[in-house]
Amino acid sequence: MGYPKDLLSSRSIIKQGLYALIAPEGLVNNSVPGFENCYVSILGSPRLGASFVDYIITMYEGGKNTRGFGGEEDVETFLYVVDGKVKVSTDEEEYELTQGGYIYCPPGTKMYMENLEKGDSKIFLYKQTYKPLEGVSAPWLVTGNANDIPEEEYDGMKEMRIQDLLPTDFAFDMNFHILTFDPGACHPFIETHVQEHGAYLLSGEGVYNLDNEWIPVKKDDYIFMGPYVQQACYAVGREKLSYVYSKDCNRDADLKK
Ligand code: UGY
Ligand code: MN
Repeated sequence: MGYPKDLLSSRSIIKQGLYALIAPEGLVNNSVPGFENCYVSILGSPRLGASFVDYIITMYEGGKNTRGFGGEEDVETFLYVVDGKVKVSTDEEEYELTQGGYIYCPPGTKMYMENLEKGDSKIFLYKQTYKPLEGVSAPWLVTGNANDIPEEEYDGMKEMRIQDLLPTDFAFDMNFHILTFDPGACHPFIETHVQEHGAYLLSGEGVYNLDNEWIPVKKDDYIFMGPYVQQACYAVGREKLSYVYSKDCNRDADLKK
């Protein structure tokens, strides 16, 4: 890098607790215990106002985490392979995940990772405190590949489609989805809802409405959407716009806090 060739500028926008756009150019490496030979950037976190933590991690050749991620009795984790090939293991099983592959580890299950690619792999990682529900069984380990999940029309629109990566079962207190928009497509309306999102843009370009500001976004951007913030987008350009995102679900709102 070195001395800049132009005036310093940034597309990132940070509105604590409300929303954030984090562009990849400004990301720095965070030294997180367990990650070796990896470039780890923490995205959404409680310091930003999110109730979860999101990470974007480039695993270099030989990159790994043998110390383990998650595994605490009340912490659930999720990993999505943006690019490359990664071995994810628990104390019981091993899984080989390629682009689009994902794994959800329930509370109490630690995940270990290893880059299998001759080169870089890129993963989007998440952790959150699990909210149990009385009378409902605990969630279970789920793994799959988004490329094998059929896209469903969103609100009857064939130009905007959704995939659910986790089961729609009350055992789960959140889900991961992928939304895909053909160029020119948009949300049916500007949403305002209590749930939070952490979204990583997988492809394309768009103009995203956050708190009623229209903001250009593109592949590799990260968006945090806090509770109630207005949100919707138009896909622009020539490629499909798609993003993977988390959404809390299946639980009532807390009175406290
Ligand atoms: O599921 C959602 O709430 C989703 N439609 N939100 C979003 O794309 N910002
Ligand atoms: Mn939403």
